[in-house]
Amino acid sequence: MKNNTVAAISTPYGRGGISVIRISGNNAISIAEKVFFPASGKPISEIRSNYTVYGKIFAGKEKIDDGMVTVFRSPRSYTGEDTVEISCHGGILLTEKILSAVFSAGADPAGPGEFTQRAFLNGKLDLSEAEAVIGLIDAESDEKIRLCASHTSGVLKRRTDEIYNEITRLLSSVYVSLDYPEEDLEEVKDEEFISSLENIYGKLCKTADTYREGKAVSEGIKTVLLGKPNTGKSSILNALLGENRAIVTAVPGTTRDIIEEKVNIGKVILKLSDTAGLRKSADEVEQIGIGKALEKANEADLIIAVFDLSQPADDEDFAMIKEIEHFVSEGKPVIVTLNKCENEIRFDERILTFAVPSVRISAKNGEGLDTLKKTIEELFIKGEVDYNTTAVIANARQFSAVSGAKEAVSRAIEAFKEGIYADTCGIDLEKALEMLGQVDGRSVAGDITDAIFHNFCVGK
Ligand SMILES: Nc1nc2c(ncn2[C@@H]2O[C@H](COP(=O)(O)OP(=O)(O)OP(=O)(O)O)[C@@H](O)[C@H]2O)c(=O)[nH]1
Ligand SMILES: [Mg+2]
Repeated sequence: MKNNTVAAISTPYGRGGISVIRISGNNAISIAEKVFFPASGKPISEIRSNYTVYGKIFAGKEKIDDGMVTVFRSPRSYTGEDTVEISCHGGILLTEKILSAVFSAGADPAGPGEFTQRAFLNGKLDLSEAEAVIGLIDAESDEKIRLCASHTSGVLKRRTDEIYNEITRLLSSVYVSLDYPEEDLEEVKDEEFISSLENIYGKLCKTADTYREGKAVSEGIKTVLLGKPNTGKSSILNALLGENRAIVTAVPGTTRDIIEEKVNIGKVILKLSDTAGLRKSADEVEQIGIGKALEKANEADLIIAVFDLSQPADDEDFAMIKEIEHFVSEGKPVIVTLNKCENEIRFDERILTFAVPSVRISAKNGEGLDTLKKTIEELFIKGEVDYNTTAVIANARQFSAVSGAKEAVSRAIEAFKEGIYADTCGIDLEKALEMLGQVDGRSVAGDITDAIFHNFCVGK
């Protein structure tokens, strides 16, 4: 819990119709009373909770603006603390002067995300809900808004709570059998126990699997355009973006450094990297670029492998095929893109034997581009999901927590089958609870939550 009262400008920095200054903490009302004077003459301390009134705003002895004040009394506020919001005219200097007056009246500056962090500490939000708030603020797609909105209403917390309670029930039966081995009163039957564990494991697997979609919608898929020089990688990046972002020329080896752009493909966010064409090169700069391209491909969630249909395959194509075979064997998603399809076809597609989706396109005239987009979307989004009823994991932190719980339950199942039920199984289930408790933040250390909230903007 935090004892001081903090304040910050909650609207974006800049000129606008109005600005909002938020004050939260035990002294929020008394601090606001030194700056804001309701026109009715009634002091702020007598304004009803969740009511807004008109009045004058002072910086020291000087009246500098008119505005509105809204009072939210603890616990019925965003932070759970007494909160006052002053709405003033949206001038940059004006808003800063009012904020300074609020500081002079006794408030401390709020850190990034501090209001939301206080809401978390006061039990108004769990960690997954708080992360969804920042997701809503950052959302650049309709689908991400939908996903984050479902999380702010606690869909993931409800799902993990349900599994958490089931594990707790099993754990208590383990402890009962440890404490009173001779009595089998509360002890569940072996078959019942193992089937409950397997059921929990199934639910955790199902929840963990949703991250494939959640990542695509919320965080973005790291995607690399990979191919030999001149196949049209930069042209494809430009076509997907709908703008001439990367330099395109007929000279092989045009792209040297990595070019990164975000693009929405239907419901999926792609973090797209255009790279230097792969070939043996004596040019030092180009070599470095090729090294970076392969490094990017190693880290990628998806590789778009580009071939040129208008030329017969050469050694560079075969070298590229070797690279792709390696990625496919590692289980990395790959889409083969056969570019320049509007030309006479001189490339023999039969040399491409990997079992991955393949799309013919022309970056020049746009042919096949929609099919490529659809193929990308279908790789990550399997049908319509109602986020309000299906809990979809939205970030790597939540995924790692659920995966950790899944692994711990799997170990518990093994231990049980090997007959080391009482000791090991209990430890594994404790671990599963600890991991699952990281989703809503109940078992996350303070310095980690500090780091999470630090990524928020000031004023939220
Ligand atoms: N006919 C035809 N030409 C294309 C198509 N896409 C790209 N090109 C041409 O192919 C040449 C190479 O295109 P880029 O997009 O620069 O190829 P790249 O793979 O990025 O090449 P590097 O950066 O050198 O590796 C340019 O002259 C493009 O105009 C296409 O669909 N059809
Ligand atoms: Mg290029």
